[in-house]
Order: sequence, then structure tokens, then C-alpha cells
Amino acid sequence: MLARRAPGKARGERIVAANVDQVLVVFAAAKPEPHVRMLDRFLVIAEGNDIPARIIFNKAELVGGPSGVDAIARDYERAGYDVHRTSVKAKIGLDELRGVLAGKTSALTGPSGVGKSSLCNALFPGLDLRTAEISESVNKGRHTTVGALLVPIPDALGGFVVDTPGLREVGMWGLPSVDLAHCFPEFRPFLGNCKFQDCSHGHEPNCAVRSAVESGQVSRERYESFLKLREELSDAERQW
Ligand SMILES: Nc1nc2c(ncn2[C@@H]2O[C@H](COP(=O)(O)OP(=O)(O)OP(=O)(O)O)[C@@H](O)[C@H]2O)c(=O)[nH]1
Ligand SMILES: [Mg+2]
Ligand SMILES: [Zn+2]
Repeated sequence: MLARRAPGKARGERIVAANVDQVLVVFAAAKPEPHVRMLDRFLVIAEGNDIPARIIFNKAELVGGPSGVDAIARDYERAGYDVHRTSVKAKIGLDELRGVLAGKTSALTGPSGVGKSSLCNALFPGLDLRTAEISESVNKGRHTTVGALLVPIPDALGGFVVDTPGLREVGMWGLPSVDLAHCFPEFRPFLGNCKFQDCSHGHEPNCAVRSAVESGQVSRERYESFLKLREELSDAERQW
């Protein structure tokens, strides 16, 4: 089950999709710019629910040559995620994506305006889901898709794709803060090696995760996300 905290300061969770084999977290290479803290939230939710996750940077044609997206992509590949680049406009990566979706039930999630519905339309001609320009004033998308839609993959390979409405914020609910480190796959090899068994991987001495950050084995950005989410989860814990 892919679920996030009810929006605003509300309690409880909202289910985005259920019974999915994999989650495809879609961001745009540009317009809107990728937001790694938010990407980490989607990935943690997937990991917390034991759903394999992949990352898609759509609108790849907007960043022609080398760009900041390459450095971001490298961090996530190092963490063990498959990262795909696609463009609906320039028809990049669509066949590869078809292969990834074949025979599985996949949920597409991510912020608004990144092209989730456009990707579905490009992959499955005739589908005609509503898509829209991102609004110029906020450059954040205007939430064109308003409900999740389960689309059967129209070929012999079968499977389903769930197109979901873009999210503006992704809170977490029901994940104990002590489990958070396990939701960062690249931390796992280090988790048994801290000096203290109940190490929170914050400021304790001889923390194996922090050493891995210092030696460059774990990305500092990902570790920063971890610290931020851990704090947020301990707050949320008191409420649930
Ligand atoms: N340049 C470029 N624009 C794209 C690409 N894919 C989609 N877009 C545009 O991005 C805008 C948003 O696309 P949507 O498919 O509606 O985005 P969405 O992720 O479904 O948005 P929500 O339904 O609000 O969550 C549209 O104007 C699309 O034409 C792409 O590969 N390149
Ligand atoms: Mg949409
Ligand atoms: Zn530690």
C-alpha cells in the first residue's frame, strides 16, 4: 500500500494506491526543477511498505547536455535505485519504460506537472488522459489529475499502470522513526556497526552511518534528508 499523511496538519493517512508491484517516482528534469527532499519522501514511503521503487526524470529534452540532474541521478543509482530518463516531447526512453511496466502493476507518483499523465498517454496511445501546462505564476503545476486511475496495459504482456494526482507535499504517517534508517537502502550495510545498538545516527560517537557519509560512501544530501525526516517522524509519532 502506498499511503501518505493526510495533507495539512491533519492526522491519519491517505491511501494513494494499493496492491502495486512497484512505484515509479516521477520528477521533471526541469520545469519544475527536481526536489530531492521530496523525492526522498516518496522513496521512504515505498521502502517502508516494501514496494520496489524506481525514479524517472521526465522532460529530459529540456536539459540537453550535462546538468545538475546527472549528479542527482548518480546519488540515487549509488543508493541502489534504477533511474530512468524520459521525454514525452522528444520520445526518449519510452520503449525502455514499456519494458519496466510490462506484466506488473505500477503506480506513477510525484509532484504535479511533471508529466505522469503525459507519460501514460505516450505509452498507451488512445488513452487520452487530461494533461495541462504548468501554471506560469507558481511553476508548480495545477493538479490536472484529480483521482487515481488504473489503466490496463493494452498488449500481450499485460499489467496495469496507476496514474495518480500530483502531490504538493508528502508527509509520512505510521512509520516508527527507529525504522527510518532501514528505508535508506544504502545505509543498510552500515546499520549493525555503530558503537551503540540504539544509535539514532545523529550525534552519537562512532556512528557507522555518519562515517560512511564522511568517507563518501553515502551521499550527504541523502543523510541530510534522513535527519530531517527523522525529526519529523518523532513529532508525528506522538500524534499517532
Ligand atoms: N517539455 C516537456 N514537457 C512535457 C513532457 N511531458 C509532459 N510535459 C508537459 O508537462 C505538463 C504537465 O503534464 P501532465 O502530464 O499533465 O503532468 P502530471 O504529472 O500528470 O500532473 P498532475 O496530473 O497535475 O499531477 C504538460 O503541459 C505536458 O505537455 C516532456 O517530456 N517534455
Ligand atoms: Mg496527471
Ligand atoms: Zn549510527
